[in-house]
Amino acid sequence: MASWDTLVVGRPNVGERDRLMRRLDGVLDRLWLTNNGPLVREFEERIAAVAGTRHAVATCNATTGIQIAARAAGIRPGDEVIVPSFTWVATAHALEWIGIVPVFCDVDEVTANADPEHVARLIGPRTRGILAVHVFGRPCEVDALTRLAAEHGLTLLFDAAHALGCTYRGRPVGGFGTAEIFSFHATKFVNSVEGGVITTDDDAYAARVRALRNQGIDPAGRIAGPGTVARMNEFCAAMGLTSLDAIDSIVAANRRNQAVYEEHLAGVPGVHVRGQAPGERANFQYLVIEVDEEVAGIPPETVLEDLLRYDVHARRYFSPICHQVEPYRSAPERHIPLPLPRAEALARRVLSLPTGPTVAPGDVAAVCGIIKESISRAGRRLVA
Ligand code: T4K
Repeated sequence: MASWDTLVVGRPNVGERDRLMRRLDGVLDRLWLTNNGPLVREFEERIAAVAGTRHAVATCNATTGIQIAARAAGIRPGDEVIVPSFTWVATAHALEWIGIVPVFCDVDEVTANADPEHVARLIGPRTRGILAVHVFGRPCEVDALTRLAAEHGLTLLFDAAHALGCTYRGRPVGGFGTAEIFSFHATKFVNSVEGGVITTDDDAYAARVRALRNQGIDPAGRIAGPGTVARMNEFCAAMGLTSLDAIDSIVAANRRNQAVYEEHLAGVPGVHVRGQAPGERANFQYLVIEVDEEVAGIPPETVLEDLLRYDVHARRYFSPICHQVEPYRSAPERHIPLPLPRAEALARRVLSLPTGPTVAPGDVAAVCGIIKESISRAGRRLVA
């Protein structure tokens, strides 16, 4: 049945290979390999343009970017930051690794994002910030979270790892809160092999971020305090720029695949293709279905196993979720003050399927065929 060798979630988008090679040749000709090189600066300018922000500071990955963003905002070890549990574990681990305590909130099941009402219930004397996540590129309830942060004097950060090119109320993700952090990991639709970018409109904050990224050295070249090394290098920037050159065609392929999945899975009992926010721009980089075991007759794990038999590698983004893994699971009093039923319900249902320019509409139709076969084997009748 399958016409592919292997179909995976997160196949890197390289863009035009010749352009990449020319950029890499330039790096080798210049022998300027890292430390704020010309390609890194160009990448930062171009991301700032997409995000609509005054500043974009490139880092070696988004995980370290989150740590720098939190430290630059004055969040200290022992402080609590409210984080949704339904996210990639990096969101929480980034904080935990530097002694900041992630406290998990529940999510809205439609958006999969932090529920502002639940966030409000978790704010306590040690809360210093909120780190919300635009999960699968669907923007958070930015206005409600902004109001909440202002009312309580909290720093508001957004993990925008999934949300390059997406909008909230017509404004690009990137300029909300104190800062937003994007990921350009190889599996992201625009990738720099490894990489992150912190965006902000705050000049002083941006200067602190730049210093923290580079051993604490400030723009005047003085060592202003402790810092880390989280610079992006020129090879990564070459990949990032080349992948970014192709952003429109990548998004077009993702959008097309989303529509083909929706068409082929319409009416399949217990299967729902997650959508994006109506009226907003989206990048559609994650194709996520929910499999409701009660209705479908099988859990998402069975669909995943059936797909694997045809060499289709689906992923459980996100399951288990943060509060279900260590060290959080074993310290509920520290990290999980309230139950998180909606995040847990969502985690039981989700399955990410292959998309992107390397996945053709015929591949999508065949993947949907395998899913339908799984469901009908479970005894559920498919609606034509
Ligand atoms: N916040 C959020 C919300 C995030 O989703 C992430 C990262 C972060 C923060 C942190 O960003 P970074 O610090 O990484 O910049 C992957 C990615 O490694 C991770 O970056 C991403 N989220 C997460 C959602 O997915 P894994 O463990 O599933 O990756 P892996 O190596 O198993 O690969 C996933 C799929 O991609 C496989 O199907 C194979 C395919 N693949 C992967 C690589 C690396 C390729 O085809 N080629 C490749 O080069 O975490």
